[in-house]
Amino acid sequence: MGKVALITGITGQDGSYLSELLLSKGYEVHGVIRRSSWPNTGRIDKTFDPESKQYIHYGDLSDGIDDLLYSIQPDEVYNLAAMSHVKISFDVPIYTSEINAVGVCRILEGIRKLGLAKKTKFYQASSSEMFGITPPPQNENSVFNPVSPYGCAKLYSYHLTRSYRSGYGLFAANGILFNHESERRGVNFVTRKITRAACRIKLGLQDTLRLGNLDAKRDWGHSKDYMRAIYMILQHETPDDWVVSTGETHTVREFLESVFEYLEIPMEKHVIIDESFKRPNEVPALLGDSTKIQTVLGWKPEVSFKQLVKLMIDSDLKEVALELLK
Ligand code: NAP
Ligand code: G4F
Repeated sequence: MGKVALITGITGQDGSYLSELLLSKGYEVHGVIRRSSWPNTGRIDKTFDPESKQYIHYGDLSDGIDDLLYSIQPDEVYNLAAMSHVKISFDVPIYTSEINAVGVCRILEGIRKLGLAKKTKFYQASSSEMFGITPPPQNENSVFNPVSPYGCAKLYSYHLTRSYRSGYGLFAANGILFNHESERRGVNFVTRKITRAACRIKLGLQDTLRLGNLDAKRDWGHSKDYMRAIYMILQHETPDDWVVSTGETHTVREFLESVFEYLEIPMEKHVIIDESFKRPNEVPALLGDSTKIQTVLGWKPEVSFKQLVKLMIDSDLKEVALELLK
């Protein structure tokens, strides 16, 4: 019989790619979606097929998912649900802590109390934002120095995951993922904000793009590659903590220049620096050293920075062209 997985955050960028990956491996996939006033299943609509083994349940990390854990008895839980926007975490720090920290405690406690500790493996979506102002390169042994409510909440969950592993023998693993993007990236993260706006400028639908700090450096990979990594993390014989990154870093300005160059539009005419997009605290530079996962699990990123930029632009050009037809 195939394995059964439960994904929180299945409607997000990563959740949608992970669901596709697990379905392709014969898994029965259960996803938690939250109630919204407008459809939030756009990224997973194509896997809603009567033949597919993807099942959707309403739930929220503020409520806990014990009933689902009990009825599904999953072999693997991938906890991807989060308030995932760093800048917005400064606006809603208490909510961010409630979901990204206490919400994770609810799931771990659920697994423990329901007697699933020996059956259910748990994956926690930890983040390179936890390194904060620690200078690069960052690996599993680097000091955590978070400077945002998001980073602090994620660090709580990172440690809680380790503590349930050591205290209760749970197979509980952390992936410390560096920034990863895709054609499905949320439109208010910097890469997608840039590719979408540049395509709209190219096709005459928009004139300006307002951005904050262009000097920050990020290690950007593709979400599909990173979902392959987290699957491998839960298949390893022992639970552990793993940095997942490309090992290459670029400034936001470099990303921006690559996009405008590719589309052959002059940047100076269209880009405005807007202080309101800057953060109370910034993480200046992220560059991951993923030697551990590359040597122990044999994982390697396949999509380069250049390919990522091209994939995102080509996809946005198609999407914006459809907008023109409306
Ligand atoms: P995303 O696109 O923003 O997706 C977040 C998901 O969480 C969505 O499905 C969202 O539902 C769901 N969610 C939010 N609040 C919830 C709640 N209270 N209860 C239940 N579900 C809730 O983020 P992503 O880029 O796929 O990231 C996935 C995970 O990896 C997140 O935990 C993120 O913090 C972490 N992470 C991401 C990166 C990255 O660069 N992408 C790097 C490191 C770690 P809706 O669709 O209804 O909003
Ligand atoms: O795209 P961003 O919002 O991503 P950020 O803050 O690095 O967080 C992402 O990666 C984390 C992993 O390191 C994840 F845990 C987290 O969930 C999320 O996926 O911003 C990237 C950089 C920042 O330095 C920001 O200050 O871009 C800079 N930036 C400049 N102008 C902007 C903008 N960011 C956004 N979102 N919007 C701007 O206009």
